[in-house]
Amino acid sequence: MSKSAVDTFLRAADLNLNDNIREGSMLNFLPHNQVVMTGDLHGHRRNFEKLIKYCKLQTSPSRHVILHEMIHEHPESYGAPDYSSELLLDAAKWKTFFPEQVHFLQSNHELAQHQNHEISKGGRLVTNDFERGVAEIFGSEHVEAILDAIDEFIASFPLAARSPNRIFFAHSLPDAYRFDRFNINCVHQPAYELDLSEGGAVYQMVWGRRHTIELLDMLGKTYDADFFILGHQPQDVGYEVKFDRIIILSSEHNHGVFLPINCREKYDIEGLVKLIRPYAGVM
Ligand SMILES: [Mn+2]
Repeated sequence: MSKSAVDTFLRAADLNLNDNIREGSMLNFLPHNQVVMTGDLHGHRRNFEKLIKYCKLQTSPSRHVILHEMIHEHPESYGAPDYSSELLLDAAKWKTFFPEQVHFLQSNHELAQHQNHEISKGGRLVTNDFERGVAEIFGSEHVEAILDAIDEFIASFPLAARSPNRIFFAHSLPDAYRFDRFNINCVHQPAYELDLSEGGAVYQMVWGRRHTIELLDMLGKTYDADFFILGHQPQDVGYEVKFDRIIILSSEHNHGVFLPINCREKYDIEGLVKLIRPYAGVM
């Protein structure tokens, strides 16, 4: 199991780096594509299974799906290990089955795991709980090999995606109040040139929370986008609309949602909101 898991993560990493719609660290969708954008999954197994069911990638070759923030689940109880490495492995497998249709975007929890940057959530050190889960699932003698393969997988993620009808997809956007230190061109850099360190451009992009209309105007001009579909900020009811330009999605609980868009259609914000679907509605 551990040998094939390592192979799967490395193979998926290679496919991410050689994605044919990737330029630098940006994915550029084509007009005939449909894109299914998700919110943070945080190991939510049932929503992931519903997503696979909805996407039917084998019979929908122009449908693409974006996953981000897959790891660091909400464990059953305090101190319980985190088994989201299993979902991460299944997502990597999905990529190897449908290399042209499954995509990942960099997120702060994956980045933290990669950088051994401790994040605490409700008093837990989630990176440690994740490593304990890896040990339980794959065996403690394989922890190092699995974590190395996961690191390589995470480092291969692009930062953002955009569609020809001016929609931008990312885990989050840099903080408006620290924007002067942000490298706006990081999305155009290849993976091996990206600064993944704490406080670097990628870190700023995936951790940012405070956005302003001025920031959106500027990013929109630079990235050719009118709308921004993001995750990162938890949404109890599934989603939130901000400034009539941002839609934040959550996929980590039973009220989770996803958003399928057609890349050829012209949308306004109401039109996009109408397309939001609950995982609970996928039968
Ligand atoms: Mn996040």
